[in-house]
Amino acid sequence: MTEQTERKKRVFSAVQPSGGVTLGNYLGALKNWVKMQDEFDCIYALADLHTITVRQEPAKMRSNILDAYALFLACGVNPEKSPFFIQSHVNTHAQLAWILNCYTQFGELSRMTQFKDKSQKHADNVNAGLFTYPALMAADILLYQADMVPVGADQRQHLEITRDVAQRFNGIYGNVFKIPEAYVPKTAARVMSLQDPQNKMSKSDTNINGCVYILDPPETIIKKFKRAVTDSDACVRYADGKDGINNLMGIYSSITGKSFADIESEFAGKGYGDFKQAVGEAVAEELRPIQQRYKEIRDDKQYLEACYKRSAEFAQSISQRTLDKAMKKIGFILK
Ligand code: ATP
Ligand code: LTN
Repeated sequence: MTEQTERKKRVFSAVQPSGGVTLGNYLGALKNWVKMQDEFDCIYALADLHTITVRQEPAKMRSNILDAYALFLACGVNPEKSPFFIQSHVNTHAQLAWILNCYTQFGELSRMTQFKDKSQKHADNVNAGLFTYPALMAADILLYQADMVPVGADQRQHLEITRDVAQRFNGIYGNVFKIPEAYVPKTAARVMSLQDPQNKMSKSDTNINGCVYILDPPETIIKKFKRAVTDSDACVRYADGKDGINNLMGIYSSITGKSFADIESEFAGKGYGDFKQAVGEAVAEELRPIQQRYKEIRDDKQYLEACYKRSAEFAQSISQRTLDKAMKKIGFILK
């Protein structure tokens, strides 16, 4: 076997530490992060630089970052296997982001649905960072020559622009960046709000019952599922127009591994009440050990610090190689 075929594929992903981690983040992205660790060469990050595109309160931002870091470890991200760092600790990200800004077109950034959504939600602060956010995300990914990027379906468009920018850059300068692929789960790639199942489950949901957080107590989780919006069909089956039930089936399937057909027969003749209870319990059970482990590690600041510092050193050295290569090709004089 040649060295090339022996090399494990590289995986990179990041999540913004901007408040509680949701069931959507967990099923759409995090579960795959954990699963991919054995088979692939994974590098993960908390995208703290991305969070300031929306105004943050300093003390809250600090605790959000440590909370998210500890929670991801509790979910099974293992920094011994997969470096897991804090984006702002590795200066190559901001540097390559500036460069990629100059290879990204105004027109393509204007088409980003996340920009359109977020600029509507934060109409008083439509800053340039919010607009150029995809260039920073592209830098995150391209610095590590990632083959695959595990994300939820809402990030596909950002992956597309990353690929376009990388191809454009390679077209001018030769093969500098690996062209990455999105890795989106088959079920629960887009977990919807429990209260408004036509919209994605999001921490910025104004109705708190719409969004389940990984750290919600089991009773709260079960209550939120009991209140989930469904329809008047009263039959557990996957079909067009049954957004609420389809969403619950996706969540249940993702957690239990059961197919939609299995779920339909399991609940044949039963009402929505039973189904909602079962989904709530399955989610609460899945999250129980994570919550326990989180309690154990959150206050161990020394351990957390050792993990993120070591990870940042590793990430710095890998990413510096790509940054240097890109800068040299452009015509910068390296120091
Ligand atoms: P916001 O709620 O403010 O839109 P977000 O949760 O989408 O933020 P991130 O925390 O950066 O933003 O998302 C992290 C990861 O979770 C991404 O890979 C994203 O695709 C995934 N994700 C987020 N929400 C969902 C969802 N409802 N269903 C599936 N995956 C999701
Ligand atoms: N924009 C992403 C978070 C993110 C990311 C990344 C995801 C920042 N950098 C690099 C994958 C790869 C989001 O989920 N909102």
